Amino acid sequence: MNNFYKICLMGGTILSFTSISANAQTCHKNHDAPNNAPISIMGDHTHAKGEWMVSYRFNRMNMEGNRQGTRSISPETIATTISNPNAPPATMRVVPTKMNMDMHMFGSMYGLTDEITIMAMGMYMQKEMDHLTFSGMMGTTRLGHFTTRSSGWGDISISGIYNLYKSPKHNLNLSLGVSAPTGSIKNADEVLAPTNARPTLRLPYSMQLGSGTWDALAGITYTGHKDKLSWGAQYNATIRLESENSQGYQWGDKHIFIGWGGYKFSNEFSANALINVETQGRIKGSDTLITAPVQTADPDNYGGKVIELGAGFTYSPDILTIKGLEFGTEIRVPIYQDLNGVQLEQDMNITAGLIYRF
Ligand SMILES: [Cu+2]
Repeated sequence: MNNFYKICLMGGTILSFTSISANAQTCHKNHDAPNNAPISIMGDHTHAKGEWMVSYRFNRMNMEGNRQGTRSISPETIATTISNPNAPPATMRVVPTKMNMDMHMFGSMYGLTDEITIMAMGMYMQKEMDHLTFSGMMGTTRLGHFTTRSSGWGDISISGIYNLYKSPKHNLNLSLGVSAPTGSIKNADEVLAPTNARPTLRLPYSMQLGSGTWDALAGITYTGHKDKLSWGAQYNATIRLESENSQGYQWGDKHIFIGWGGYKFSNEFSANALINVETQGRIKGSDTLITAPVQTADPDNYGGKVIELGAGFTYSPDILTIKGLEFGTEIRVPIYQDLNGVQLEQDMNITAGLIYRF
């Protein structure tokens, strides 16, 4: 999607002396523009002055099985050997076995000038986590399973993207934004305790919907293309601007590097491959209401390094009336995970999206 628009942008810059409408027409004619970036990539491009883009992306992330550092660890081992610093000397008698997170991401972009584009993002999330409860304070007798759920709107972000450099083949953008703590961090649900009681408790950090802090978003993106080939690299950082949120903790800063390459098979269809490297720090501080004997209640069991490989395609239907429409899908699988403490491990990550420019 981006390279198509970079061509538009270049054409637009040349034509900006005439009029915006002439500019838009040129973009629409230029439909043999080069390839598109993977659908999950955001904030990599700018728009010409006065242009809009809206997007919807659906993302599902699956997690199953646990890991300590880089090695798998069984529920029985966790329940009998991993201690809970929040409730010594108890061990983690409740073990998460699986988590699904669905995100419905809504985005819009607007070209404020030919160099500066404003981007806003919001998302609706649905999370569910399956658990296994062991009976009593010790041993490996399984008491039962339960699932906790949370859903709602997450944090909303607004960013500015500035075009630092552009040439016919290369493009460099900087982005800077802020994420507002609009997502709830007080969700609760019923759990199955080792005593066989079923209390309703504040859910652990990973089941909450926002960071609770104002966060800075900073990124830099390079993209290039030649004939049917395209490529790009993006670095994004999420830096917490407050030392703790209203419940007394701060998520670790996050750093993401993505590199990708694409090949355009036709004017409508292109395929891409990517590598995603993500590191995040532990949670600092703690929410005093999150104290259950479960690994997700320990702030040290957050963050780590994950490397994923992905592949996908984008499709831009070549229909006169809906120029500017694009579909994309992408699948990612982790090839390396070194997680802090004990955590559920990442599995498959799927994105499908729809983008419309006008
Ligand atoms: Cu856009």
